[in-house]
Amino acid sequence: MISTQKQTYLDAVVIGAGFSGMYMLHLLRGAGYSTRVYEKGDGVGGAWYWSRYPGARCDSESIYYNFTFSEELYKEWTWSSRYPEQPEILRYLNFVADRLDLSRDIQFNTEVKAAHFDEANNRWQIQLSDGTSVSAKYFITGVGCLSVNATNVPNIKGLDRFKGEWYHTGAWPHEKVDFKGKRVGVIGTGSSGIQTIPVIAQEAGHLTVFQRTAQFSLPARNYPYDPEFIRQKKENFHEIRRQMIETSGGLPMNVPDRSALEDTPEERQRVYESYWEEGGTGLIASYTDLLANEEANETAAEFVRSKIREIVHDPKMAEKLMPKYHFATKRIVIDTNYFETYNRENVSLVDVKKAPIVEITPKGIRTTEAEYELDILVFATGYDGMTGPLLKMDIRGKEGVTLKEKWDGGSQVKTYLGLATASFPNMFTITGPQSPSVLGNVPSMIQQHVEWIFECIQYLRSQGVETIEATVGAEESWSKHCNELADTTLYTKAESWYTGANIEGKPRGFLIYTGGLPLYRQKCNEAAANGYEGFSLIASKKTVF
Ligand code: N01
Repeated sequence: MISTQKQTYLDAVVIGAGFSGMYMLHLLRGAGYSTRVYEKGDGVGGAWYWSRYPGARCDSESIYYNFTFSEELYKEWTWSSRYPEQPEILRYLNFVADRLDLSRDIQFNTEVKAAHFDEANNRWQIQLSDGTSVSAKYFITGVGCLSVNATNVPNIKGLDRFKGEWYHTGAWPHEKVDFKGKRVGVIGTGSSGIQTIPVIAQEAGHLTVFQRTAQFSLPARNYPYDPEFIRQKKENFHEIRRQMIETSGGLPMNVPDRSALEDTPEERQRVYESYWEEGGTGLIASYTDLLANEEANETAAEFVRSKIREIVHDPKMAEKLMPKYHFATKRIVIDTNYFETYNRENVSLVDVKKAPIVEITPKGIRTTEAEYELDILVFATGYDGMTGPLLKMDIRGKEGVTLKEKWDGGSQVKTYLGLATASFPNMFTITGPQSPSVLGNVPSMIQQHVEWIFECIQYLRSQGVETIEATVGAEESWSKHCNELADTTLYTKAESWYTGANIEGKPRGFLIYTGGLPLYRQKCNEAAANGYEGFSLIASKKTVF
């Protein structure tokens, strides 16, 4: 039971001061709503505040990795390179927070522990980690799909006995970790592992990588931006903004209306080579059917495998690094010298699918084949994604039903537009499950979600609406629609954090809207234009719209 004594009354509470929470605060406060953001960290940035591991970078080109609601703001900031490192992204978010004077309404070092809907008063009672509680009309989660509260440290026997240091990439210390001359182990070869492995290898005495699944990774080919290029982009602000709104992934990718199987092998090779040389994620969009047709997908998969064989000198090592799943059906990774790192003398690779980890010993890691002595162990083992950040909190809707109960622990996730769920009135989820969230350029997705929520709240105020709640029918059909769309892709076949397969015992389900941002936006706007169709709006306890 949340104590309601001496409570602060607010219009809105937002959790998290990343891209989502910052923009939500800016809009709501600007329209006169009393709003408070609660943030676990002692600064803004969300995932970029926590993911300070060496080598952390963005995988969207920085000119699109921005807020574009303000031309002035866009023009005042200058990115140094195509894929900047984490400190620069964090500086950008601090620049925005300062520029918009956001911090005065953000309470740092504070977690939302519980949020319960009080049906008698139609308000959310919110319990904070500092022991106080607040009451808010609207409860908005900006916790992202991957959160420090949902990092995945695998339950491997013996970690508590390990005598060395250990870290998780998603909750990295603020101080530099000194790898110099040390025996370092990295478990995990997703985006975080693939970014950090080449950097740690340069400093460590010896690096042992524990790989469960070999990954597809494309060269980032990062480069410093030319001042003239930046000038032109800033001048073309409206075009950048348009591209972030109108393209499927929230940033330009010119997908030709052409199957990979229509081209001859020579033509295909030429196309793939040109994307490989250009760097970044473009290769995914080289043909229209790479993520829908297994045969087409295999042509790209085999191309990347051939590149790994070219880069890695030792054929046995190259074979261990050969990905076997469908290309790009796990989140695609872009790297700087990842495969090249396996040519270093101080790097070895252990296939833990073949020889699983048995335990962590005081000295290191023991697999079924050998023991590896380590001074430092890095878990690049990802997150309980999508539902994890939400289900870690005690969120209760009508009749005291928890979100976890409603979603049956994650096996029955139902939302309407990924923004709301039935029985949880006046609660909105930015980048929630079944929204496009992470399938593309995340700031583009966030801006759309935040703007829609803001417009919705404005409408509720103008119409004197007390509560808004997704209907069961609307969320049933939205969930069905999301599943049907996802089933036309190869994404659902992968063992990934997209499908929940990375977490032991987690129910499987593909919880991202795959129809692309423009179609999603259209559906959101249609619902709004039809008086928030699919939602039940209640003006008082008796009047139903
Ligand atoms: O996590 P992951 P991540 N024993 O889940 C392995 C974003 N991001 O932090 O594939 C052994 O992708 C696991 O193996 P498997 C981005 O969206 C973005 O790297 O499940 N291994 C996998 O290799 C990204 O997708 C950026 O078999 C275990 C790895 O750990 C998302 O965050 C940078 C294991 C986890 O990979 C997550 O990326 C960083 C176990 N028990 C992150 N458990 C950029 O912007 C897990 N693994 C570039």
